[in-house]
Amino acid sequence: MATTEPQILDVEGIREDFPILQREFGGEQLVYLDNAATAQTPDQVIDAMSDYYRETNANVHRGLHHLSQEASIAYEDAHDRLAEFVGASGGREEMIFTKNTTDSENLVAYSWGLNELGPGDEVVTTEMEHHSSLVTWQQIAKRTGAEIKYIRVDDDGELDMDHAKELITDDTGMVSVVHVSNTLGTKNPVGALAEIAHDHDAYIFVDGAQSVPTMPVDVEEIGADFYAFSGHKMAGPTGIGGLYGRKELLEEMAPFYYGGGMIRKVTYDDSSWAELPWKFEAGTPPIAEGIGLAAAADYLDDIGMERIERHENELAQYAIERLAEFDDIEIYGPPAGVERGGLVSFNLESVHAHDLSEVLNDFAVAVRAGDHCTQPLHDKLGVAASTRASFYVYNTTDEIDTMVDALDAARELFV
Ligand code: 7TS
Repeated sequence: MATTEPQILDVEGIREDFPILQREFGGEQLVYLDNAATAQTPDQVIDAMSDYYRETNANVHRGLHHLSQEASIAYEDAHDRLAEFVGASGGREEMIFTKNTTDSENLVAYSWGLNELGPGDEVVTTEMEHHSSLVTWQQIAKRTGAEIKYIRVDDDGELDMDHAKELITDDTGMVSVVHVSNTLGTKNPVGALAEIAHDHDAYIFVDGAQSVPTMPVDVEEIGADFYAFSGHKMAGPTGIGGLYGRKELLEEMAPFYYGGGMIRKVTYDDSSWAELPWKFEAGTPPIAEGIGLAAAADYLDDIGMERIERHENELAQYAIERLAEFDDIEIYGPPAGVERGGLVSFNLESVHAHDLSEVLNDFAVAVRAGDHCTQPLHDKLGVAASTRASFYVYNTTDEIDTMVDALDAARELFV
């Protein structure tokens, strides 16, 4: 099997960790190119979770018995592991486990935004945001009387930084920006945006759903105040995500969810809150998933995040090169040669993305078709939908060739 040239990852070895990749549909071996939606889970992560259920399962923070103590330690340590994974030196106090990126976004928007924003304040975001961020800030702005402003995306799929400097002012309360666009693949200059935000005493929230799985992330080097990600896109389980927040900020913020596990003292009249991060984790948390997420961080670090980033870019460049062979294909995002995340969205002239993805599915090629939860961006691109191929550690250039070959079948059917 051909791998990227020169071979950056031991893809064949990695593929052995993912038995699902051996599945066949209609006699064709699965080509899984929908990783930006959900990545596959290696045996190491599945084993960590099944070992937990077989040997340790108990509620955390509550029991004094052996199992509860073991479960508590493993769950709490998982917070330290994820803090380390994204470069948060404050450890568990700066790492809240949530359901996913969307949940992390809502936590900040409700806890910080609803309390801190008001008429005259502005939230500056971008035209390429995922709905999880765009809709959330839009609705919080409506409720608080704040205004929402969008940094322009230029024809190359890059943020217009002059426009960013114009929009971010002393009225800005929050800058919310996606690190790697799930539709364009653009890598945004989040460090530069953090600096501009801080020059105006604004905070910055970074949506790391596509970056944490695919490149080294250091929240302190970026200067992020908040940074969100999802477990299921980084070889981890569903049902868990993370929110990094600077400790001083998290300490000042009110809880978003109330209930058991997040309190210090409760009377009939009032309550006080547990220490970080538990103040933000009400109810029985996703314990097995937290342990699985820590195993996913170990798995990715064993491969090496720098190498994963190079592999992702290599596959994206190869896909662009192959797709650019055809003049009936329109490709979105930064042009060939510009480093990008491991995904490519495109349209085949006069074939709807949904029809195209159905034909690809006949060849067991799994891609995403639709607006990828970026409807306003698709409106701006002048299309209702696109087809997106997105890559991970186990994908190969051969698989991209299979997809490109399958496009011919769609042409024959529809054009
Ligand atoms: N932000 C970005 C940039 C994303 O790509 C996604 C998910 C989210 C936020 C939300 O993540 P969740 O785990 O809370 O759902 N993106 C996609 C996608 O591109 N296709 O399916 C989900």
